[in-house]
Amino acid sequence: MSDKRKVNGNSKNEQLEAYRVDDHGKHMTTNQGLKVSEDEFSLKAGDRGPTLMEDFHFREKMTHFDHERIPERIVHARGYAAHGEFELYESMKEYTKAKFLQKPGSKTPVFVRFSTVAGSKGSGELARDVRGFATKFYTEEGNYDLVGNNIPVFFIQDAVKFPDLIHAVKPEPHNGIPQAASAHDTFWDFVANNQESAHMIMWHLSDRAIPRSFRMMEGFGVHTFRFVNEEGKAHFVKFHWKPKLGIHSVVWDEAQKINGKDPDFHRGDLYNSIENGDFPEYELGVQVIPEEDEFTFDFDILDPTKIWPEEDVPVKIVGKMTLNRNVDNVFAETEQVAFHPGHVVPGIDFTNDPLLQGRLFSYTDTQLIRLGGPNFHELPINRPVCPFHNNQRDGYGRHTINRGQVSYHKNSLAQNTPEPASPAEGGYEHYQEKVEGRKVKTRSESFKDHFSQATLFWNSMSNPEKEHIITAFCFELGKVQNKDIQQQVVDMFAKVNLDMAVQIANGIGVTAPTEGGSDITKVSPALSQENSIKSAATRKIAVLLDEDYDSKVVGNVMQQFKKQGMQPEIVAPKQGKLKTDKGPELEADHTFLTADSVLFDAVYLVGGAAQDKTFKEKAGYFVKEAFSHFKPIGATQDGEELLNNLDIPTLAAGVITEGDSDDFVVRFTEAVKQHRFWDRDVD
Ligand code: HDE
Repeated sequence: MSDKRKVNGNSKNEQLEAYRVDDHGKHMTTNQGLKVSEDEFSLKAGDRGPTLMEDFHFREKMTHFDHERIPERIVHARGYAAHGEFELYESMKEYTKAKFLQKPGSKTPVFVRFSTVAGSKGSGELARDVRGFATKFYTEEGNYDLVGNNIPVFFIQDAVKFPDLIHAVKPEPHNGIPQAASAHDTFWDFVANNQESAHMIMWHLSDRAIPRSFRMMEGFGVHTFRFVNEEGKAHFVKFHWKPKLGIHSVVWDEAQKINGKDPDFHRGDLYNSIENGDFPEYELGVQVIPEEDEFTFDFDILDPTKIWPEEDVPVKIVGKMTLNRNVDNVFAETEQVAFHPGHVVPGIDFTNDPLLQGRLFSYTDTQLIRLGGPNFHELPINRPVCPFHNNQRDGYGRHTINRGQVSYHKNSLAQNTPEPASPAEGGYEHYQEKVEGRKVKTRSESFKDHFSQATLFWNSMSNPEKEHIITAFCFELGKVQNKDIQQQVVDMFAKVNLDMAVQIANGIGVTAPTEGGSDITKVSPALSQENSIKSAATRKIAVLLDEDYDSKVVGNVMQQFKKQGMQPEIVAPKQGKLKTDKGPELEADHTFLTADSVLFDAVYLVGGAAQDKTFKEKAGYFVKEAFSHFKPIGATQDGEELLNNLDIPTLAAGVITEGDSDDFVVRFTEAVKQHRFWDRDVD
C-alpha cells in the first residue's frame, strides 16, 4: 500500500498533510465540535411521535447530505486522478525559462486527472471517446496546467463551435439517449456539416478511442504553445506524453462488454497499479519549431486539427512523470481539482490558435459554477505550493484571512505592496508578439484543408487498424437512423480514402461513392500503435484451473509469470482452496461468475484431471472469447485437449502450447508482449 503520509520531500504532499483528517477512533461531533450522543434515532415527541425541529444534529446531518453534490463537469465528467512527480532529464534552458524545466534531475509534484469526454459522471469507462489527460505541475513559480487529450488534434478549429459540438455528442435532448456514445444522429449530423472534424474523426474511430488502460495511452497538449527563453527568444512547441508501457487498446466488442462487467475498469486499473507499486510512467516530449519557420509547412501550425508529423519534427524527450500516490478522497481531490490551460508560468505562453484562445475563457467560467465561487484556488488540491498575494478578497468559502487595512493597488499605506514583480524577479510577461489586422469573424484560408492529414492518418495505419476503423464507422453510422446523414458522412469520408468509404457504404447499405480519393501518399509510422513499445509488464493473466492439477507445475509457472512482471490470477469453478494431491493447494482468486475474459490480457489454460462438464463449458466460453479478441492463450496438456475440443487451432498465432516445456514461459511472455494477434481467423 502506498503510504500517503510519507511526505518525503514532495512539496504538494507536505501541503496536503495539513488538511488531512483521520476520524478513526474519534468521538462523533457536530460540525461545531459538540459531541453527539445518539446517531440512530432522531429526537421525537414520544416513542411514536413526530420528529422535532429542535434536533440540530439531525438537521445538520440531513442538510449536509442534501447539499453533497456539485454540478458535474459539463465535459470530462467521468474521470480519475493520481498524484506523482515529474523529473527533468535535460535542461530546456535553450528554449524556455520555466524554472521546472531548467535543472536536470529536479522534481516537480504533479496531479493528473484522466477522463472520458461525453459521458456523465457515472458512465462506463470503455466508451468510444477521447480521453482527457490533464496534468497540474505544482511548480515553485505557481501552478502550470497542461490540459491535454490522448488524441493530438481536435474536432473543431474555433472555440465558438465547442457548445455545438458538445450539444451534438451528448444525449439527444428530446429523449436523453444515448449515454456516453457518439453513435447517434446528432453527432454524425454535426460531423457531416462541419468537415473540419474529418481528421479527428479518423482518430476517434481508431483504436485510440478505446485504450486498454490510462497507463497505455499517449497524452498531447494539442495546441501549439510558445516557449520563451531568458533572452526573450520564442519557439513554437507541442507537448507529448509517451507511456513507458506503449500504446495499446482493447477491441470494440470487448469494450462494450467491459462496460457491463466492470464499468470502473480504467480507474480500477490505475488505482490498483499504484497500490501495487507498478507506478505508471510517461515521458514528456516536445516538438519545437523556431519562430522563423512558422510558414514553412504545408499546413498552418496554429491549426488544432493538424499534427506536426513526428518524422518531420522529432519529439525530443525531456523528462519523465511517475504517478505514485492515489488520492485520499475522491471528492476533495479528483472532483474539486480545477484545471485551466491559462495556468502558465514564465517561459510558457500561448499562440493565436483560435481554439486555445477560447479555452482561456471557458475554464475559469466553468469552475465558478462548478465550485461555487471565485475562491476555488484555495481548495487544498488547487493551492499552489508557493505563496500567493494579491488584492482579491472575499467571496463564497473564503479561507484566507488577509490581514491589514489595504486591499488595493496602488497604495502608500502598505508601501505599495503587494507589488508586481519585474520579469527579472519572476513576474510573468506576456510574449510581445506583434499583431495587427481588421476585426473579422472569419477563418484563415490556411485552415481550410480538412482532409490531407485525415488521409495521412489512414495511410499510416496497419491493416488490422484500418479494419477496426471501418468496423467502427459501420457501428457508429449503423446506429444512425437518418439515411441522409449516413450518406453525407460516407460521401465526406470518400475524400479521405475512396476504398474505405466504399467499404463503409457497403457495410451500412447506402450508395457507394464513386468520386473522391486523395493524392496524399505520405505515411507517418509514429501514428500506428503497432509501432509502439511492447511490454508484458503488469499484464493480467487468467489461470483457468480445476481440481487435481499439478500444483508444482502451475505454481512454478505462475511464479515465473510474476518474475516477468505479469499478474496471474486463478479463475476456477468455485472459490477457496482447489483440491489436489500433486503439491500444495492453490486458492482461487475468482470464479467464472465473478471474472470474465474481457477483464484479462491473456489466458493460461490448465484445467486439471478432475475437469468436468461445467468446467469445460465455462472455461471453454472464457477461452473462446479471449481467442476471438485476439489474446494470447497458453495451455498445458489438459488445456490443450480442451482447446482441441473447442476447435481452437493449437497452431494459430498466439496460441502457446506445451505448457510443461522449459521454454513455455519465455514463449508465453513474448506472446503477451505482442498484445494481440490480429492475423487470426475469427468471425
Ligand atoms: Fe476542455 N473543457 N474545452 N478541452 N478539457 C473542460 O473545464 C473547453 C478542449 C480538456 O480533468 C471544462 O473544468 C472548450 C481541448 C480536459 O478536470 C470546460 C474547448 C482539449 C478537461 C472545457 C475545449 C481539452 C477539459 C469542463 C474548445 C485538449 C478535463 C470542466 C475551445 C487539449 C479537465 C472543466 C479535468 C474540461 C472547455 C476543448 C481538454 C467546460 C471551450 C482541445 C482534459 O471548461
